[in-house]
Amino acid sequence: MKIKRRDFLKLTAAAGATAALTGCGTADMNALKAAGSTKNIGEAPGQWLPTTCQGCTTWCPVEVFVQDGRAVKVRGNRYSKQNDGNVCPRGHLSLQQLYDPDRIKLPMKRTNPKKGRNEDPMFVPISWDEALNTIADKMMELRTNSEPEKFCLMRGRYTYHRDVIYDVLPKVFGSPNNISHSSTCAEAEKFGSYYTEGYWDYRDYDIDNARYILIWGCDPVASNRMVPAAIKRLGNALDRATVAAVDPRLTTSAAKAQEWLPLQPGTDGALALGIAHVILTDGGWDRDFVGDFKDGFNRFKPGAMVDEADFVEKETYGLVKWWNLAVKDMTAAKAAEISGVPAEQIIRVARGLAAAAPNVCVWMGPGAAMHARGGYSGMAVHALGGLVGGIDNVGGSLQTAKIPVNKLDGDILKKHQDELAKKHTKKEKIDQRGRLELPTINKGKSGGGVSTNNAPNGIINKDPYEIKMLVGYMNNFVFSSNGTDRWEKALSMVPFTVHLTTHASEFSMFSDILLPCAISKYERHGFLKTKANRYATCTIQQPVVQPIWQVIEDETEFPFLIAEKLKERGFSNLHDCLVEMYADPETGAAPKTAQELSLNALKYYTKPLWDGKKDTHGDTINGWNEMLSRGMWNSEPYAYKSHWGGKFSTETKKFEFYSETLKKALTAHAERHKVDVDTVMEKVNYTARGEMAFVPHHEPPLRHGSEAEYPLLFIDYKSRLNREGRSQNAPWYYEFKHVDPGDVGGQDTLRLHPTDATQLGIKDGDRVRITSMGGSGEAVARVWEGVRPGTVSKSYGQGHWAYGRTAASDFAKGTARGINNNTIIPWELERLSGSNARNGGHAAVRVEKI
Ligand SMILES: Nc1nc2c(c(=O)[nH]1)N[C@H]1C(S)=C(S)[C@@H](COP(=O)(O)OP(=O)(O)OC[C@H]3O[C@@H](n4cnc5c(=O)[nH]c(N)nc54)[C@H](O)[C@@H]3O)O[C@H]1N2
Ligand SMILES: Nc1nc2c(c(=O)[nH]1)N[C@H]1C(S)=C(S)[C@@H](COP(=O)(O)OP(=O)(O)OC[C@H]3O[C@@H](n4cnc5c(=O)[nH]c(N)nc54)[C@H](O)[C@@H]3O)O[C@H]1N2
Ligand code: SF4
Ligand SMILES: [Mo]
Repeated sequence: MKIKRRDFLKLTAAAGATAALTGCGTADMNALKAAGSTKNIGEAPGQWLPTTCQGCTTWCPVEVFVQDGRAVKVRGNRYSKQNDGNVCPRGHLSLQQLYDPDRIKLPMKRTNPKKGRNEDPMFVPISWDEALNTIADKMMELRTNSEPEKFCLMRGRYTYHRDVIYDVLPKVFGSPNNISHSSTCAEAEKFGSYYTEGYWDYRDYDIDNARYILIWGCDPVASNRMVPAAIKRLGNALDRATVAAVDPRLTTSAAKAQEWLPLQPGTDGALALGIAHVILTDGGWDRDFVGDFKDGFNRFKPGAMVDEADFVEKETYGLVKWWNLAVKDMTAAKAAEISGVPAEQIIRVARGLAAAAPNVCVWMGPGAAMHARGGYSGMAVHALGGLVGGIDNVGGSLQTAKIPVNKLDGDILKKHQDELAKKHTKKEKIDQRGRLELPTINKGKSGGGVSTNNAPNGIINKDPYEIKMLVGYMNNFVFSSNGTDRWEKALSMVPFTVHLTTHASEFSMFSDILLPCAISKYERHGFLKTKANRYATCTIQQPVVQPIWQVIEDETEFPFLIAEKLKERGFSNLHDCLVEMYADPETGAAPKTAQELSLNALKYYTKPLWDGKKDTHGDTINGWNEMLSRGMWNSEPYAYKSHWGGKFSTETKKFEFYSETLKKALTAHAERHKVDVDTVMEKVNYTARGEMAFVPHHEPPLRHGSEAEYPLLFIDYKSRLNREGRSQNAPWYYEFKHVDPGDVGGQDTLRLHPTDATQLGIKDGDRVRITSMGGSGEAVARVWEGVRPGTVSKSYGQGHWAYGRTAASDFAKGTARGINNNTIIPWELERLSGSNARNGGHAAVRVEKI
């Protein structure tokens, strides 16, 4: 039975129903019926069961109300100090993902050997045995030919059970290629906080105690990483604090804020420096954090060099160097000229920040940094927090309290690596990280990060070698990374691809085997580490309903099942490693089944939180059963100023305005390639030379397309309803889309400013064509004042040409519903961090009425 794309959804439903583990066996695609419930919603008594939502990286501890075996409602976990028992609108939307009739219900294999966007894969259902045997045979072939590096694992969204599939599996097998999605996400943002504060992570924000909240390149009540907390707290904050938002579009937060600074995309560095200039020339910096001139006399005068010897710093390093190199000439007037934000507003905001010091949150999001040249603007924005003392301080940006969970046991892993694995895991990775033109300097190490969107280049050019086998889980890079055509080409070239997925997504359409997976939040085990409101939390995922379909847990069960098959074929190392590493931490018994391994892994990692052996500096949890029934652990509140007093993880142990940490990293990278730092700067497409490379500064934004041909700049953002790229087959996504400012339901809309619309002869509601150097597509024009003139904005999420009947306009034909922003945004990287550049306006477009 070959299934054409035309019949895919219908027939997988039929096949799935007969193959269902539980369920009533109907073939009518009614997943709710298939859940086996006999009563209507509300008729049966129910109970609240704890798990974790992963609709976004807030990773909320939640409880699901389950009646008669059916999940019907979601709320925040009652114990949680992170989301205070609340969820955002998307917490509920996930029910439509769980009961989506278009889920993959049983293993399938491709029968059309040709791969391409327009090739119908002609999937046929197969047994689990056939699927796993085929995969194991392909893996054994690579080992027999002594080329295990040609195996590549790609990870998208994950839980911390990722160790099993992402570390143990490839490393024991012998491949260096575990490619995560992190650099499609926000590595350039982490770059900003790392090369100033020494913190390679997202920050927590102390909303309750802030007197000024400067939101920069994100929209905390709609997205970012502490959404329910922001929804609950920002209203009160507005009574107490000034809220300002720096974003080319009127975000949900900007609409509530006292100030909206609609800057020209990609000019964040200049704007941040302009604000710094005012703070410094006014004498408005925070003395406790930054220090002062020896005689108290302010020598920061526009354009004037300052003698370093005159200033004594406290918790910071390099203020005067920074001033002399990058700030002294960036007056408010100059910053206004570059950024398009009026000088009066720059001055007003800078004075407001200084007046509120040190209780200032500079809330930096990807919009400040995920630009082609955004590494330094991320540093510049974060440096503002430093100037006003809002770092690691009351009402400011915070690091995290410790979450004392167990780590992967590296010794056990190494013990099970044979010679082939040891040798081949040292080979260069397929994303080419660490090459001269791609420093990817995560935490100071050349090639220490990932460059997800460079992997297709490695695959296409077979450089450093060919990838013969690809396993992707919970990822959809052909949709989620800009320059989608490059991924289409790369994936068409890989001879054998496996996708561990819940839906027939775009990535699935290039795959040879689809393995149906348990859906995050409802059907699987895992754990997450999060933080908000000064509390760090560890929250677990566990099945709250019986899976309807033949699913496995991607991160744990898949490696175990494959390990068994490899063992049958004479390679037992993976199996031996897994059963040793994930023995039951209480009884020491080795896992005998994939399910046992999954549970043991959860038990192993979280054990220090519930075994009572050590003070966790947080909630007391009495034993494993209580961990499962509570579902989460909260830390004590984060101690302010934990890193003051010379405890920042930078080279100087201080908050660096002149980054010795970056200087060391860039120098080491340059030396590795036997060049100087200026050459590195040139290769990575930055304009800074000399010492400028070590301080936050302004870089002219990069632009793909001439102003004549592509006069407007394209602004991408996340919808309030995006559960990353996974919620677009839910009908509610379209029904409620009007919750995004300026948007309407049911359409893929492009927002244009009235001045631009008039000039282009476009009226509200017209169909328009958007064209960039990367691609082209259609949308509905909405004429709206909430975008900066000269820019157009469209939310990311729509444009699926696969995924299901709701997400795609015609799943059978592979026609998209709307247009994927990643087709419009041309392929581009921020090379210092290896990131995908999706913000900063490098995507120039023209818009025409159709
Ligand atoms: N609703 C929702 N929330 C989410 C997610 C989701 O899918 N949906 N996903 C989660 C994930 S994975 C992540 S990584 C986080 C982070 O995700 P967000 O914090 O939402 O970041 P982005 O989606 O990148 O949004 C970038 C913002 O920058 C603005 N912008 C674009 N160009 C520029 C520029 O040049 N300068 C400035 N200053 N701003 C610019 C855009 O208008 C937009 O508001 O959100 C998490 N939260
Ligand atoms: N233009 C634009 N592009 C973006 C963004 C943006 O704001 N704008 N955001 C970026 C960010 S911050 C991120 S983090 C990335 C995320 O990008 P990815 O890591 O690629 O994740 P998703 O796009 O959410 O796709 C996950 C895929 O996993 C499968 N899947 C869905 N649910 C499950 C599940 O529960 N289990 C398993 N095993 N599989 C599942 C489906 O095939 C789905 O397509 O996208 C990035 N791409
Ligand atoms: S989608 Fe994000 S903010 Fe909303 S409930 Fe889920 S994890 Fe929390
Ligand atoms: Mo992300």
